[in-house]
Amino acid sequence: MKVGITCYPTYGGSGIVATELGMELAARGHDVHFITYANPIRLDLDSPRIHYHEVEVSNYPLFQYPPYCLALASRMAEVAESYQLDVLHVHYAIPHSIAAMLAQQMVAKVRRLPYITTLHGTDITLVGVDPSYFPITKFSIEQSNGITAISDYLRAETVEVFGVQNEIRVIKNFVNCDLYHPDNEKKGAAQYAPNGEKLLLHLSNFRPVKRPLDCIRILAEVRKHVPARLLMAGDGPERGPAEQLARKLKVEQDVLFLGKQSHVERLIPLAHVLLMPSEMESFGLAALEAMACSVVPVATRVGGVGELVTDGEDGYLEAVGDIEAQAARVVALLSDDALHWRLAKAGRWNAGERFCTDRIIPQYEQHYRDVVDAAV
Ligand code: GMT
Repeated sequence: MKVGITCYPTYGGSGIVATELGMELAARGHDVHFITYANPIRLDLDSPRIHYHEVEVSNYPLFQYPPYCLALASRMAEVAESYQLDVLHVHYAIPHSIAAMLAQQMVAKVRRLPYITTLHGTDITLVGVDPSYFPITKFSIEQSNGITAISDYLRAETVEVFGVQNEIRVIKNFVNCDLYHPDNEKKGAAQYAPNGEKLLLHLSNFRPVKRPLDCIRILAEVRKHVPARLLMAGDGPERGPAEQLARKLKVEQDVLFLGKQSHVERLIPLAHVLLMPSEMESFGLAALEAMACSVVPVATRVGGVGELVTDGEDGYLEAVGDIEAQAARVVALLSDDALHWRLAKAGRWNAGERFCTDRIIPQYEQHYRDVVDAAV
């Protein structure tokens, strides 16, 4: 098939899922055309059957707000016609879904162009419910030829909040278990933990919803019991406040802010525990990637995280903001090798059995076929 993919290319779970989906599809023989304003961060442009089409937005002085959605729709229509796309697959509803709808109408005279909208989380739980976006988000989702959500939780939210009646197929986040795998030796960890400290990892876009400051508080607690250091990978608005808090709690020497990382599969296996103290998480891709690497997640009991992590079996789930409880779980894991090994092993197994690419990508392929056949 010839598939057009649009996502937020810079940083965020939806862009990562879209990019890795595109690369997996290309590896399976499909032609994949990324249509975005920048090169997606994890995209390997040298891979066969991967194409990239940049969306350029003119910044005419009259425009206080450059009309990205229109530029995107035009580019989608152009690419669909020139490369005879079979389907457009947009990730994150706003504004990608409405742009796809416009592109579909623009090319309608010459070709059918069904589009699928994949809902990832904040497009429904945060941004989409903002009164200025609510009606158009609902409209563009309902107009989609196919809708997928990344967890049962998110599907239920979409139905409840937006009253969407169309079929919403749940296709969960996935991980390539060949790329994301354990490193039992953890030799590369020495550069971050020169004295053999245990490593905690937080990986996010540092938005308030991720509560990165909680990670600093957890580390400060943990260090009262076990020598440990914290790797903070990623960047975003809460990074400055997190750095300040580290200084205030006098743990700044043991918190390493690494910035955005393009090869997290090399970094994650060096850690022992992943901290995901989020306020909301419709799935929690970072926890899945960690589990595939036998890194145990200590996360919050929110949204769809429980569809991935089974508390006490392959990770721990605690209440949002309960630093004491989360820190206690980390201390237990870092002081008891047998416990850590048991959960780490179960996490790797869970990731491989339920969320590996071989299980999930065919579900997208089937959805493309269904949507293309239905549109004829
Ligand atoms: O987590 C973010 O802030 C980014 C966001 C996105 O849409 O880019 O991530 C969402 O999509 C991920 C991939 O499907 C999910 O694993 C995350 O749980 C979800 N984030 C939230 O729901 C907060």
